[in-house]
Amino acid sequence: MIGMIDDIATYNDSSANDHERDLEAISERLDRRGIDAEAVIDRIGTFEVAVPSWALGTGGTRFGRFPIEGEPRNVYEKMDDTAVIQKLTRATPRVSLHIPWDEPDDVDRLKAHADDRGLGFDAVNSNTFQDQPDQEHSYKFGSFSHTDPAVRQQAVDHNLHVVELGEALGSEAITIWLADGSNFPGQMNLRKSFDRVLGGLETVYDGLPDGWRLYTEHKPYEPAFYATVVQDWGSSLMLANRLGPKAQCLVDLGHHLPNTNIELVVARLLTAGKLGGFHFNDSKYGDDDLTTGSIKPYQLFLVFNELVDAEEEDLDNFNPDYMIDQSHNLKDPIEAFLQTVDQLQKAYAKAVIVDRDALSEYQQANDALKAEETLKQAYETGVSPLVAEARRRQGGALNPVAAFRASGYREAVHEERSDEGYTPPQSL
Ligand SMILES: [Mn+2]
Repeated sequence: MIGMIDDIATYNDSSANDHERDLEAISERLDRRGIDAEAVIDRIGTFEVAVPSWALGTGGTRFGRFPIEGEPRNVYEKMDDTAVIQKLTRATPRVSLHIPWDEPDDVDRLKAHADDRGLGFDAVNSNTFQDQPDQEHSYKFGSFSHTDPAVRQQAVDHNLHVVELGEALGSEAITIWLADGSNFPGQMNLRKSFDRVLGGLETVYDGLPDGWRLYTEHKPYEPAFYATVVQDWGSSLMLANRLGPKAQCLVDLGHHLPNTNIELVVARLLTAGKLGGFHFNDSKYGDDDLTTGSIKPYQLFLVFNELVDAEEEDLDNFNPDYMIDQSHNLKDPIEAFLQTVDQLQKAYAKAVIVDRDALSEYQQANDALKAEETLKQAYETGVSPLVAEARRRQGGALNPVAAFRASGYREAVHEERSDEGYTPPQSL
C-alpha cells in the first residue's frame, strides 16, 4: 500500500507552474533583504521531527473516541503510516514509541520492518501513569513517588525494560513523563515525594547505555489536580541537574499554564545546557494536544527564534530532539501530521530569516519598536514556497495533504485493515 505514495512527481507536476512563480517572487523579495533563498531552502531541508506511535490512530480526548476507517491496528501498520508521512514530507524519518501501548511482540521483526521502510526510532516513552493488566502493584497513588518501595521498584524496572527495548531498536533516549502527584493538600509530602522520584530516576539513569539521554517532561496539572511532582521546568531542571549530563528537560508545548512564556522557558533551559527536546502540539486552555501552530503560531515562531539563535551561536549542549505529541479525534491522523510538519518547517524557516544582526543592534540601542518589527518582518513573510521547495528537492510533495488525498491510501488500507478486531490507541 505504501507504494501508492510513490508517484509524488506526478502530483507535484500539477502545481509546479504556480509554485515556481511563487518561489521566484519570495526569492526575489528575500534577495532585496540580503537573504539567499537557496541557503534558507537548504536549512529547511535539514529539519527532522519524530512521529509519535500513539497518535497514528484517532486518539482524541479524555472523552469519546471516533475512529476513522483504515486506522492502523498494530505497531507494524503504524510504521507503514509513518513511512507515508516520511515519503510526503521527507522530514519524519523516526518514530517515537510508547511502551507498552506499542510494545512489539518481536523486536527483531519490528526493527526489520522499520529498516525496510527507511525508518528509525527516536526516544522511547515509558508509562507508569496507568495500570497494565499483568502488573503486580497499582500506580493509583503514584509510581516513582509512591510511599511503597515495591511500587517504586516496579516503575524503575519498567523504565529499564523500555531502555533495553529502545537500545535493541536503535533509540538513543527515553522520555519520562510522570502523572505522580496529589489531588488534595496533605495527601502527599511535597518534598519527600520529589526526593523519591529523584531516587528512582537515579537508578534508571545509572542503567542508561552509552550515548543515551534521559528526558524529564514536566506538566503543571492533570491527572494530579493539586500538586504534580514534576510540575514545572524548575522541577524538571532540578532533576536533570541532579541526575547528570545525560539528563535533559523535555518541553511539551501543551504542558504549561495558559499564557506561560514558553520561549522564555526554552531560553532558560538553553542557558543551563539542559534543553533535551520538544513535544510539539498546541493548546488553547490546557494540555489540549491540538495541531501544532493551530492556536498560537506566533508563539511557535518565537520558540524557534530561540532555537535558531542558539543554533547560530553554536551553544554548548545544543542538540534538541524534536518530537510531536498530539492526538486527533476529528482529523485523519496522517493528514494532521502532514499539516504539523508543514507548520514546524514554516516556523523554522521564519526564524531562519530573522535579521539577527539588526535585531541585536536594536536590542543594544533599546529600540523596542524596531526590535519587535524585525521579528514581525520575518514572521509575516510568506515562506510557504521555500518550505514546499525544500520538500520537493528531497523527493517529497509540494502539497503533502493534496498528494495524500489523491493517492487513495486511506481508502486502500481500509480494505486491507478491516478483517480483524481493533484495539483503540490512546494518547499521552
Ligand atoms: Mn508530551
